[in-house]
Amino acid sequence: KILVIGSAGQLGTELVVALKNVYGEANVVSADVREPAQVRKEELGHFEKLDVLNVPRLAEVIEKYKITQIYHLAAMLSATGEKHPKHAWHLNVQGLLNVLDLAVEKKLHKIYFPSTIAVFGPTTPKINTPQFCSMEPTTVYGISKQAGEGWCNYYFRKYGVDVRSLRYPGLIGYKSMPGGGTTDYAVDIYHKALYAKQYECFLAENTYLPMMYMDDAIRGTLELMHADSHKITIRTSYNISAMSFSPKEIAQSIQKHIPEFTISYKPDFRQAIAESWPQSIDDSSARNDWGWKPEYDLDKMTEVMLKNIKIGLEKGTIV
Ligand code: VAH
Repeated sequence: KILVIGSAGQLGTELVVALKNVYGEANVVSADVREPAQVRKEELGHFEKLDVLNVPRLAEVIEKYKITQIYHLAAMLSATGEKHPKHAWHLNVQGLLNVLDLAVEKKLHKIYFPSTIAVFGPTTPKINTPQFCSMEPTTVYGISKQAGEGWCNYYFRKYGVDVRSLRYPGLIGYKSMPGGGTTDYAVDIYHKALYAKQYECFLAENTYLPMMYMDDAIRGTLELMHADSHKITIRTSYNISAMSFSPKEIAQSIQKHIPEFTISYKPDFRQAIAESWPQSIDDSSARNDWGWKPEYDLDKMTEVMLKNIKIGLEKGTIV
């Protein structure tokens, strides 16, 4: 049985659907500190209200469903983390430690921990950032995720916990609205293009960031988790990549479908966060170890995003 902690988040919402397709509805349990919207509840099946900082409650859920794997996605992202630094540190690191300790105690088979390109900082090489390099993150989110990678490696080496991780770039999908990320402009822009025909971007026009369409991220996550353990040579977290683009380029991609769409720029505090991150990522370790290969480029993503948001708006599943 698989437990997804943070099932109501941007990634969790999509991962629950994908895991059910692979393992069957009855074998996936969703958990989040927030009650899902009613429309989501039917989709979610088994749902447990859970704060990952509540260890007895976490142990109770693991026991109740005889959980053998945990995808631990609950975290505070970069922008929100800068507004609540101590809470972000506590949730992002103590939450992970609670999961890792119960993985040892309950002998769980596999754990998934999402990391991020935010673990890199201003001293990191910006182009084709290597798997191993200087990492001096300047956001609490990045500091906490870098610490989390270290803890995953520690629990693997010391206790044999099979915990695996990916350093996601900005993730873009249509099934869920993102929460508190710096890369979330790249989700918002599609919604605004469709019903406002214009978008005011909180990053400057030439701010390049590594990005990935959600379906690639979900497929990569499952490929990593299904790979034979001996193929996994990195127990901190794998670099993974698909494309890099700027707000100007995603706007141009949208204009191929909506010529009247216009973009304006009003950089805010998130500009400095974005500029501390790499512009492109070298993911050769993931390609060599377990066969990673992205399938979506910017124009293919734009086509799918606009099509599905339009359907969502018509069906009322996207509000
Ligand atoms: C954020 N979407 O913006 C997340 C992600 C690489 C960025 O970690 O905080």
